[in-house]
Formats: sequence, structure tokens, C-alpha cells
Amino acid sequence: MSSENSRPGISRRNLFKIGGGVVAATILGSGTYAYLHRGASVQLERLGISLPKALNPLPAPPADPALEVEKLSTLFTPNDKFFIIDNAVVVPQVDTANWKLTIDGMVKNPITLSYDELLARPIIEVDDTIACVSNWVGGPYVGNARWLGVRLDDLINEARPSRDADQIMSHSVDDFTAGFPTATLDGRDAIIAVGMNGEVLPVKNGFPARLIVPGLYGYVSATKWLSRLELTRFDLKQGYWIKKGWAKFAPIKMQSRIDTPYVEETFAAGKRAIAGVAWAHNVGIEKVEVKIDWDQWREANLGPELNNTTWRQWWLDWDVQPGKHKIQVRAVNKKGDIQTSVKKDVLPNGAQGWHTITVFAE
Ligand SMILES: Nc1nc2c(c(=O)[nH]1)N[C@H]1C(S)=C(S)[C@@H](COP(=O)(O)O)O[C@H]1N2
Ligand SMILES: [Mo]
Repeated sequence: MSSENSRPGISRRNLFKIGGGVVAATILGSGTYAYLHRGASVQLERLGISLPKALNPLPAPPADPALEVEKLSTLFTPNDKFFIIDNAVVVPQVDTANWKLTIDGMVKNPITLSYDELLARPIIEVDDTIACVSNWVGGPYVGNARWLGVRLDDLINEARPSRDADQIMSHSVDDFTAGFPTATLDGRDAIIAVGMNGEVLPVKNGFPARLIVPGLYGYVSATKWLSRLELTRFDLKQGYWIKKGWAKFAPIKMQSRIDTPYVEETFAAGKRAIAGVAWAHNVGIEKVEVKIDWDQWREANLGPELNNTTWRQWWLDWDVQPGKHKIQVRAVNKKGDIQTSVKKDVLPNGAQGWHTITVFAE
């Protein structure tokens, strides 16, 4: 990883957020004032929107084990805690009156939809865990949400794509691009999302609309501030990060993470829990195993399973003796594949290996 710019897509925007409006405006000048002003009006508009209900709403979420297990990730990641990854210098502020979505390229029937026309389509709910390819083993760039939106396969079919098109290239209002195979639309619940965890999609997560394609890393699929879906070919066009050396095809790798204890944590000896989350997209988590020091692998308790593209929480009770301890975790998917121990860095197609931490009990 050479520089920040070579990661899909670490935000330089934090600089902007830190000082708040006044400081940022002083540093960046009067263009910034207009931007902040527009931001406020887009936020106001967003708060006034009431989204349609899903045709077949998902059942209410099951009881969350995180209520019982301290420091375990919640089953759904709250919007204000959701990770944010993009290369936008400033967050695009899109006002829905001027927004439209175009589906074009190698299609017989190009489609253009306004925001209201999009919302008038059949709406579904999808629980899905999204992940960034730059997430290191044990890292924070993964989150689970209940998304609300319009099925992507229906819209693409309506546009009557040419048989020769093998890629769906998504474009954003700020010229980000991400492409994935047309074959990915195999019946899975890929959507143009307009809602997230019961709210209108937050501005930082892509308001008014973004793509959610279960099972693919964000940099090839999860375009925020979406403006265009172009049917094309991989041998003609490549998305933003592909030109920078990241893999063309990027299914999310099976992973497991220890949330608690944290790396190098010191805590009192005695009873406590080891807990975290694990995911194996499109297959599902069968079990999670934990190895403490030189013991045998022990099977953890598993939280509720929403579907096979969401993470599963896990936890294990531990009676800790004083001293230094090593903890490792690995997942097993429903095909019986054990998460690989072979370590790989994030480039080109996602990190792998077992999350391994050292802790101290006293
Ligand atoms: N317009 C735009 N969309 C984007 C990106 C971007 O840089 N610009 N980054 C992608 C990447 S790399 C990831 S991992 C996801 C992250 O989505 P989130 O910020 O809602 O968590 O957004 C994707 N969508
Ligand atoms: Mo990403």
C-alpha cells in the first residue's frame, strides 16, 4: 500500500469534517460557503422525505445478543456508526429535484428515472453486510444494515441489455465508477437503495440512491450518489480502482473478527466473554471456532442468522487465568470450508488470514 490514494477509497474528507463549518469555510474560501449552504438544504429536504414501505417487509429483527454480550457488534450497525469509505473530496450534495438515474449503454431500451419515479417502483427490504476491500483482518470497514430499495435485475431487464454486455458499470454524480459482471445478478437481492436502517439513505452513504450488491466488495459495486448504470464490456471499460491495480472481480472473502477483548487489552482475570462477528457471503456461517493459547479449537455460540449475506455474531465464555494470552478465531462456512490461515494483505482482492490477538489478564 503505497499511499492513501491507492486504497479504495480512504476519505480525505475527514479533514473537512473535523473543524466543522466555520473553520472549514475559513480555510477553503467562499466556494465552501455555497457548498455548506447546499448541504444544509439537501439535509432539510432529506429529512422531509417519507419513503414507501416494502411490498413484503422483512420480519422485525430478532433479539440482539449484543444486549447481553458487552462490546459485541450490534446485529445491525447504526447509521451514525456505519463506516464511511469514499474518495470524494467533499460529500456530494444532491437535491432530488435535479437528480435522475439513467440506464443506458448496450441496451435496446434506455431508461431514465426521476427520484419519484424510482420510489414508485416495487420496493424491497434487504439485510446485507457490506465490506471494504481495504479492510484488514480484524479491521472496522464492515457493517450490517437493513436496506430499502428497488430490485436491480428488474430495471436492467427492462432496459433489454445486449447479450454481448458482460458488465454493469455504475457511475456516481462525482464520477466514481464501479463495475461487476452482469452474471452477478443471479437472483440475489441486489438493489438501488434509497433507505438504510429505517431512515432515508444518509447523505454520506449516498443519498439519494446507491447500489447494494450482496457478496461483492464496495469498490466494484456499492456506488453512492448513483447517477448512471451503463451496460458495457470488461474489455472496453474498467472501474475506478481497477486501473489502480485492484482485482476486476471481487467477491467478499470469508472472515471472522474478534470485537472483544481488543488487541493488547489488559483486564482482570476471571470470567469474561470473547466475542465478535463472522461472515461468509452467499454461503453462510456454519460455525465459528476460537483457539486460546495452545488449547483445542472451541466452538463459539452463534447469534441469529438473518440470511447468508449478513454477518453472524459469535461469543464464547472464558475463565481467564492471569498472564499473557493469545486468541485466534476462524469461521467455517455452510459448505464446510474452513477460513484460510494463509495471510494476505488487502491488495488486490481483500485481506485474509485468522484474526489473532494478544491480551493480558492480571
Ligand atoms: N461515489 C462513490 N461511491 C462509492 C465509493 C466512492 O469512492 N465514491 N467508494 C466505494 C467503496 S470503496 C466502499 S467500500 C463503499 C463504502 O460504503 P459506505 O461509505 O456507505 O460504508 O462505497 C463505495 N461507493
Ligand atoms: Mo472500499
